[in-house]
Amino acid sequence: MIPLRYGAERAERRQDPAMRAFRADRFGQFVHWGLYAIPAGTWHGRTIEFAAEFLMHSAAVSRQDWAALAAGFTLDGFDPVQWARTAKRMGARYVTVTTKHHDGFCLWPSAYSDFTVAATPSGRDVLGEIVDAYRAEGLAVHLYYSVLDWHHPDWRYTLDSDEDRAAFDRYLRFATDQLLELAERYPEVRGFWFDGTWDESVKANGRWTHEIERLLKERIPGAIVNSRLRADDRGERHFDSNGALMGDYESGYERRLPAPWDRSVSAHDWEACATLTQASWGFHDSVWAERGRKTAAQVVEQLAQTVSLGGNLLINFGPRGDGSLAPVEVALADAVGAWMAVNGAAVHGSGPADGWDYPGWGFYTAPLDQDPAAPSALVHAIVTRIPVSGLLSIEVPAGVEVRSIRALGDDAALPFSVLDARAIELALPASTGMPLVFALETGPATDAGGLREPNPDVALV
Ligand code: FHN
Repeated sequence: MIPLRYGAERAERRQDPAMRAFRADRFGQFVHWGLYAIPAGTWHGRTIEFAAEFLMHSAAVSRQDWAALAAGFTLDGFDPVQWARTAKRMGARYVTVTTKHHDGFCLWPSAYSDFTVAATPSGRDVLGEIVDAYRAEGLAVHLYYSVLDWHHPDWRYTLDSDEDRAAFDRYLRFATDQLLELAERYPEVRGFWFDGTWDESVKANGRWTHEIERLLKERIPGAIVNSRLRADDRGERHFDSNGALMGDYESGYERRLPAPWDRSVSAHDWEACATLTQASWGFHDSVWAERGRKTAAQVVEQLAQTVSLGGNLLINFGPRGDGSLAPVEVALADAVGAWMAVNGAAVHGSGPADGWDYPGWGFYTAPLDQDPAAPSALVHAIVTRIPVSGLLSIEVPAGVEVRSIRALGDDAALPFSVLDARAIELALPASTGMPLVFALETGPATDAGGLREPNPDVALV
């Protein structure tokens, strides 16, 4: 073991109520909103095919010109109640909202910066309104904070001189003040989501990442912090130099998921985040961004894969410059929500189904709080790749039998064929274009078939 002062806090996953609730939520909404939603990917007539929230950087806009966007942040279409209700209808149980992205603009009237909503025409505390609206709908709130800051004069990417180190120390003091201010102003939030922590300057300050996590948890007991914040004494991120997870859950999966058969990830809590558009988190008004826009079926498939591996999925929305949600994103939320209204039990409060291997046609999930000693157990089969034959082959773990099957949202038992002790076959109902979900009631195998001599030449199909 390498001795570390700023490594992992614990070897086991957290089991306190806040963390258990976060784990059971499984599905969250990410919101990226800031000044970048106004130019929406185009600067002086030039559309840049890169994330809209990077436009200040990618179009080489000066701090002064970027700051001038604040005059256009008029909130004409901003309706946080509609945001929150849309997220709730979608089946999201929490929101993670940008308080300050890389451009340094703050959605709350921070006392430590003059580049905030206080300098916009309305002067309203936009973040406070968002926090209140989501909490009123029963969703938990996590605050995204970018440590990387293109606006602040003391930000440094690397620390090459004493002057850099002094400037960056001042910057970290500023970030600390802002974060403690957020904790004080919005003490009802459930967690903090750090970003912009990959530069050498931050990696050389594992001490600060460790300390700010501690301070936030002191201010908000039970607060949940993502691994992306952390660096250890040697600059290792997410996992410390001894391989232990730092922070409360791993947040390294961005616009990608672990392989569907890789159960190793379920050894710790984790969360993946994904864009709806091709590759932009902020609103990008272009054909480019729309080209890769996800369908509801794709979102549900990613969600099913994530839950089957013990993770949470944060799906991103990019409200427009006036604060309104793009109709295409509301429609997506409603389509996912229609599926969740019927099939949500396979997601909320669910996790990996032990013993049930990745079947190729979809994913298995099981209730998190299931008693392993109970006489029967529930497994959800989420079918995302419907076989053209219309017949679903289900390979059953050794020693387990399937007693009944029903489609979620329907109490009728579905007939199925027992092929042998380890395989059953189900005739699928007509496809709806969305993943089908079946609840399998299982129990220990009682059938003498389980005792049959296995014939290794007969493969299960
Ligand atoms: O650069 C950011 C990006 O704009 C976005 O906020 C994502 C969300 O995870 N994080 C960074 C890239 O990793």
